[in-house]
Amino acid sequence: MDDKERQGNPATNAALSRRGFLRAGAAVGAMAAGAGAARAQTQPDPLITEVQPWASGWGDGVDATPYGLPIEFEDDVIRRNVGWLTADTISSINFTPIHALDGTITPTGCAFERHHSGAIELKKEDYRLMINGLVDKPLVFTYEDLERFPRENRTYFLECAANSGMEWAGAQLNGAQFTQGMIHNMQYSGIPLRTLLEEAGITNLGDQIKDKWVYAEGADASSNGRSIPLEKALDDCLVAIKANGEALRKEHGYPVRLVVPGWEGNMWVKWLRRLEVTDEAVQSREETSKYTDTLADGTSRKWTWVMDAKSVVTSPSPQMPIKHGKGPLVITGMAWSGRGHITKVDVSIDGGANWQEARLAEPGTDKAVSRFYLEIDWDGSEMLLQSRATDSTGYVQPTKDALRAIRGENSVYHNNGIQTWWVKENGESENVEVSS
Ligand SMILES: Nc1nc2c(c(=O)[nH]1)N[C@H]1C(S)=C(S)[C@@H](COP(=O)(O)O)O[C@H]1N2
Ligand SMILES: [Mo]
Repeated sequence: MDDKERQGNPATNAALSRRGFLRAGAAVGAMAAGAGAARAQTQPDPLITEVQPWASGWGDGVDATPYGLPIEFEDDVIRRNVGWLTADTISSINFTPIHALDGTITPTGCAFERHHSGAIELKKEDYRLMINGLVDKPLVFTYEDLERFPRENRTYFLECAANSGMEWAGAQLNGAQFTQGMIHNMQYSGIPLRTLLEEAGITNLGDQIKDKWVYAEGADASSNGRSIPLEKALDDCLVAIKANGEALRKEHGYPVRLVVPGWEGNMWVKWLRRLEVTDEAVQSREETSKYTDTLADGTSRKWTWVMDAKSVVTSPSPQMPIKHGKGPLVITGMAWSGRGHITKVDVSIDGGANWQEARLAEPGTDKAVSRFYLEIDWDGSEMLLQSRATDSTGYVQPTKDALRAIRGENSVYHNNGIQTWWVKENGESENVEVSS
């Protein structure tokens, strides 16, 4: 339904204006009641006393949207760009609206995308995956071949190493979507990479396996080639053919992408077309001049593959102001670690002076996003809101100052420092930093 149609539809108009009334009524109620998330009505509410348009006519038929999108009222929950960040949209990135999401699985249609030469259209019929190099039996698989191998279902986060990369020199972007939104968390159905490498006779390498590498390459013009130590390739990597139960979206690598759990997103090669077993790392562009960390002393650290534990409060946050005033407040966010699972998330409302343990919605799982909640009785005064993740290796998410002591300010990648939102008395918040 476009805007014109909506205006021309009296039923929807009535619904919208009554929704507005509900909001105004709720605000008055909140002030009168002071506390309590649910409150008694102080005046007659037409939403309760009158038959509403949606209850006195037909809804849409079942075939109105053969493949559904979110209802129009949610049309601000979308991927967004930061205009100045890249010169064009071909070699660019957008951001997951993590501020507005809940649970752990990222809805596929708003999961961030990052391409070096644009999202390509590659049909299953035209798809080939080659395994060559130091293998007994070089092989080429079609998509149908891949479907005949036993597959597994596993949920993992993918975080671009550049996530929070704009924040090294200080707080910059106002919104969790922009500061931490280069992440998605999906359930993948795929073939263990080990299975395909074994099919090509890799295990005949015996003891030498430790020193070998797999160079993974995509079918797009950039190819985004990355060298992965064979040990990791044989451990938990997947050649994924589905995400969140359906075919991969074009922008996420349809029809086949590599899943490299816990490691930087750049290694998760999309439109996967070739795996070459090599003696040494290839030293491609993406693993030398890019995705390398420059340290405080000006030298660069080679190969920081793992994404360390990180967390962020998604609400309240700059894009999610508190609208209900003081009283019961749900603080929520997400936490993840590339080294294991999340065991604990602490939340501070005073800039890290005091911490309270948040509630994990479910026990953490390996290399996947955990959801946390902390329910507080907000006294309406300003807060310096932070979250701090601990993972199953005992690693604790560092402050930004602690990170900078080692990394300096000229880094781009692997910024997992603690985020601070300055929540003001009016419920709005801003991206700030506190010294620690
Ligand atoms: N073939 C190919 N694979 C690629 C890329 C690319 O440009 N081409 N971008 C990489 C980078 S830098 C990241 S962060 C992830 C992004 O995955 P997404 O688009 O599913 O978010 O894919 C990686 N795989
Ligand atoms: Mo990336």
